[in-house]
Amino acid sequence: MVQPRDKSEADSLKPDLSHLGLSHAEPSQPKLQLTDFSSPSLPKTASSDTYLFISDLHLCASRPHITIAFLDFLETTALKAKALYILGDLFEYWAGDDDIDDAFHQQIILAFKTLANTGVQLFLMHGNRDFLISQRFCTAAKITLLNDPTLVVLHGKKALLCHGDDLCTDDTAYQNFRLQVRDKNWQKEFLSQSLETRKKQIVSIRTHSEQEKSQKSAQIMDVNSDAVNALLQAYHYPELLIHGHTHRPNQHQIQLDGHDMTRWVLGDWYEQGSYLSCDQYGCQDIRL
Ligand SMILES: [Mn+2]
Repeated sequence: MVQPRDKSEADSLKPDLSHLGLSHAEPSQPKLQLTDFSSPSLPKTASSDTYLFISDLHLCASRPHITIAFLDFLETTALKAKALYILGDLFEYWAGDDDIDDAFHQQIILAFKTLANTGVQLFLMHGNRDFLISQRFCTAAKITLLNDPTLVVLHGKKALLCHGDDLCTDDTAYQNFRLQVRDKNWQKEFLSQSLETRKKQIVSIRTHSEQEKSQKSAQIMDVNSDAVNALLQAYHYPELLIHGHTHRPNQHQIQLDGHDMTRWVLGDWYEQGSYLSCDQYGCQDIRL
């Protein structure tokens, strides 16, 4: 059992996120997020040197076995880690932060808050299902929201984190949809409707998208290698690229412009949980 660390220590472990501003809008001048946890000046009492990465959990009340597996993961594996990064699609869908009072959501929020209170740092990136998660949820769950993409340093190695949907450029219909729903004005208008109306709309959008997906080829729904290469170039060849979204867990070696890089694809949690665990010796994908 890991004892909760005192508050001041937990605060001192928080990275300075004030310079977060990485986006595709300014790829020529990427800023490095100040998340170099390998700095020797950090307290030695951190329970572990391990960073965990998960994505595509698609949590919802109708898949209780996955919720149980996830809560167990938080209480055991994640409890021993230094930080947990959730790279999008934590929830099957998110209709807006006014839905945090829902009993199912409260259960997840409580689990995150409990974990964060032990000193484990929690980070969340939007996926294509839960991009409406906002500050109210993050404050309640004690999670820091990250931009997509975000560059971090893990044990001296640069790792670029993203959800991955942005890289599926062959799927032009999806990219057009993405542009629409990520537009601030669209979101403002959508959120101005009642929670009930929004949920109904999401169900209808999802039904439509599932129908479309069944007619798309597997290749169209995977990442486009030119898009991957362009991203790696824009961020000055980070040693690691970690993303989810495609539900094709794998490790890909990339050689580009004389640089060796590894692209890790995280698995989804539809049938079984899985995570990527990175420490000073490297990364390992583990299935629960
Ligand atoms: Mn996704």
